[in-house]
Amino acid sequence: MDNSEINQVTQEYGANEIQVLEGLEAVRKRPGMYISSTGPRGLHHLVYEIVDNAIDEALAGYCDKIEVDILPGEIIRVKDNGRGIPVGIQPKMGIPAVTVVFTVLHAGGKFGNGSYEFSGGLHGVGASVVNALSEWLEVKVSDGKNVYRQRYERGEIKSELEIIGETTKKGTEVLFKADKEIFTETDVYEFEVLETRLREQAFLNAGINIILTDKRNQEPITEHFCYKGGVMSFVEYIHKKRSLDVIHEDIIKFSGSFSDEEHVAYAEIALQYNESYNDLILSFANNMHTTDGGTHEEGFKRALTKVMNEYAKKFNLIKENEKALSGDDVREGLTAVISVKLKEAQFESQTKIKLGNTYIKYFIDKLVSEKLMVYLEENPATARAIIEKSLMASRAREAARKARDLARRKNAMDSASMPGKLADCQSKNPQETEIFIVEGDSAGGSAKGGRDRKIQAILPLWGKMLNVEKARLDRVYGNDKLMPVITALGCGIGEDFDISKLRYNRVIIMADADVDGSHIRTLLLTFFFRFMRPLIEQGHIYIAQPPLFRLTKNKTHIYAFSDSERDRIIEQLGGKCDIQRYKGLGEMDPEQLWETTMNPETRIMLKVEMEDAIAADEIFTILMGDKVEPRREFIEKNAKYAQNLDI
Ligand code: TSJ
Repeated sequence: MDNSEINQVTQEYGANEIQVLEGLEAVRKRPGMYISSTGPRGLHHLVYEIVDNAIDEALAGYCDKIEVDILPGEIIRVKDNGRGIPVGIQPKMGIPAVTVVFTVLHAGGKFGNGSYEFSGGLHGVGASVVNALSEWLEVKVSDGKNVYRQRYERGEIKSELEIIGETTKKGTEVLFKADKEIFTETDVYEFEVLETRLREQAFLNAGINIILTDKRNQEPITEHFCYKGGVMSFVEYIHKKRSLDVIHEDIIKFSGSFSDEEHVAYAEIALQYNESYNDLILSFANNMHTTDGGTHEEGFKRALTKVMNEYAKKFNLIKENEKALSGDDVREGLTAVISVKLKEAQFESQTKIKLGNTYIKYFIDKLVSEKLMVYLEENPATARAIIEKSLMASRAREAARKARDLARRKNAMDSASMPGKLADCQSKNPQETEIFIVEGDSAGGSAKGGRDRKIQAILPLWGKMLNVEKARLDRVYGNDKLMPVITALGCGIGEDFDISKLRYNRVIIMADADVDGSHIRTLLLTFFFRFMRPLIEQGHIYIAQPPLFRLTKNKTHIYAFSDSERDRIIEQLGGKCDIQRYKGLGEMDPEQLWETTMNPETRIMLKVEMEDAIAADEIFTILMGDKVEPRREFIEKNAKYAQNLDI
């Protein structure tokens, strides 16, 4: 490397921009501090960390194509056509900048201001983290002249940066294999999981090409994502995928930027209304999904409510003496995508992905207020369709209040206000109690017999399934399947929800491992997601895991929870043994149910995460919606894993 190259790198990359914080041993010692988990989710995060770096290069304007390959042997390859990570000597460390990127924690251009205007969130600095957690990692950099290569093993340099060939191209390529010593499983990359995340990134960075290829099998599978329409394409895609009919053709879009002495921000917002009663607002800050919303969402919601009311008043769509539209009213049937890019994004914490920069609220409020009013005035047919829908929502909400009051009065007149079938626990201390929601009377019987009656309550479910998709709140109040759940939990739904009134710390769904069981799980999860969302967010919802088999040899019983576990146990027992397959919970006697599924000391339970509930909600929409075609398509496409999906 000659001096001019070194100078170029030092000037543009800047030694001061690289901060040395910690060694990579720390990452291997406590991986949980740096990635979400050492399970399948963490494994996928490795891929996102690398891809994020390439996307930053695209954001800086130097790259428009990113290829991601899942290769045989649990290897991932990510390749871009950017400038290539600088290979010149980084003066402070005395080693090539690319080596610094992979071997020094928190090193990277992101901490400077340079070309990385809009990055520097929580993500994307993780090349060294991925390196530390990989059995091996190789980087190849093409700078238009040479191809450079370096290899690392578990974060340590295995070969010096060397020139391995000549090229006229530019770009960066990273290959890695996650470390079995760190991850519980390294062979569980899921095409659909990567596909969802990469598609999302393609929506958020309009025009960028992302190509995902699964080369693990004979026939490779490829998906190419490139959306010229950006966030508008995102909204269009959501409506198509969920087969929701829209109430106006055009997708409404705003974008704008904001700057003063201290701040620089840019926002893009797209929205459209559909015929459903639900809303979906997806918000992002610096390409990161802000699952808990934050100031950008707040600003958007405030402006939307304000403008809709102003417009409705101005054109006499609501009368002077009529109630104003509420936020919930104007969001009914809304799908919106909000993407902001800003310098120095603040998030509330590592786990709460919620944007905190207060000025963003005023920026988005102003942007939407100004542009939405103009849009509505220029598109009166669309405006009318939306306002009419909001008015219907408002009336339905009023009807729901009446239905709720009626339900309350009826309840108050009952001798005991709890549902008749509830077998309550003795303890009245919600800190220590749990409730099992069980489908079917025979299973309910076993559960009542087997429980620890001090802290465990049982609620058997009966009655007909409600199609929540087509029901507003007013119908839920009258539903004989869901009302007992609402009453037993005690915390109300929707606007009335009050978590401090929750009567049990853990709400456990216990259903058979068959299609009907899966139905009831999906229904309940969708119901909790739509009407008692904080229960999921705050980790109160669980799914019981009853065994599928009982293996008996010489009078000892071993339970198996999956086919593969059954096979493993049979092998351990040396072949022959008696196998009982449980077709339903009702087949287990109370002692067996207690021992395998209910005993807090020994049971396995799945804690429901928001992602599970979102998936349930999606499935519910598709399975219960009234269009046959998408449902058939969905079932065919997912037949393979719909069985094990087991949400
Ligand atoms: F970091 C990484 F290994 F994860 C990674 C980085 C992985 C992949 C697939 C791509 C990249 C990457 C980094 N692509 N492009 C870049 N660009 C730079 O690192 C770069 C290039 C030039 C300059 C400059 O100022 O001249 C600055 C930077 C940060």
